[in-house]
Amino acid sequence: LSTMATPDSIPPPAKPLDAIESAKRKAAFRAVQDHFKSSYNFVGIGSGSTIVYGVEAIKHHLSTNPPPQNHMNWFVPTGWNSRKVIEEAGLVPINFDSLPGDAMLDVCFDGADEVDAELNCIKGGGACLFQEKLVATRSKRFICIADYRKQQRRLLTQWPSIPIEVAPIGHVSVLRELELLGSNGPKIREHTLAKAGPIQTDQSFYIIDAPFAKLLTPEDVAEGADGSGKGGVWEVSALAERIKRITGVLEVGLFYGMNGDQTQAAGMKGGQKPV
Ligand code: ABF
Repeated sequence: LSTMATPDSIPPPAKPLDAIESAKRKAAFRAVQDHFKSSYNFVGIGSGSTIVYGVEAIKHHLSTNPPPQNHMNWFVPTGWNSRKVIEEAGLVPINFDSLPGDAMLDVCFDGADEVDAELNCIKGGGACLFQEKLVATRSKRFICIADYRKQQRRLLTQWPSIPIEVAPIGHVSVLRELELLGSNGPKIREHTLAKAGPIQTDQSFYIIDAPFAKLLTPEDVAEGADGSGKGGVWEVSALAERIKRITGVLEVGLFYGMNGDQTQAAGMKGGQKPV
């Protein structure tokens, strides 16, 4: 977790920012300063509002540290909005399915809805969790950019529920399975504005938001807590893996094992060093 010393040189914002936006932008410039190189080939770009500052910081880095002659920097989006942010910054997008099957991205920058003491994250508030995890698990490093509001001792302290991407035809049975796992009132995410009905992801799937009791960290379990789901109390990865096994679930908005050497978790393959 990069402590938030102000980055060396952060250019003034285009317009005045309030304290939270300024914190998000500072975190983004610090993350890029510490973890982006102009010589990188493939860089994953997540979703949400914080990552917009991440792309601004990458653009700034490339202008002050130009890549080698004829070098190409490709940016892999995690949804239509992420692609728009890349294009509007004048960076070159490349779709994930255009990459060779064994490609590993140099780094992936993304935001989060909540981050616990061991850098496990709740993601999916923006309904892009599937492509975010697809890109994160094919990146050598996963850099989560999150301002001070997002960090909690345990997940589901401030953020109320776990986003889960499900096949529309299976959503009713998945809701029932989640209740059996201890979720209290899981719901399909509906449009809030003019349009009615469930929102659909870029994969034309639905999102279920499933409330659970605060999730225990692996450290809690190492200290003897029971995170097996008894009484509806789960450890992060145990619940993520159990939800993932429900038929009809495409992906779960829990990114776990992102700390230290647990690079096998969350589909992280060996050699990845999440930060
Ligand atoms: C993406 O953007 C999602 O996984 C997450 O829900 C959201 C965070 O948005 P913001 O940066 O605007 O808080 O990372």
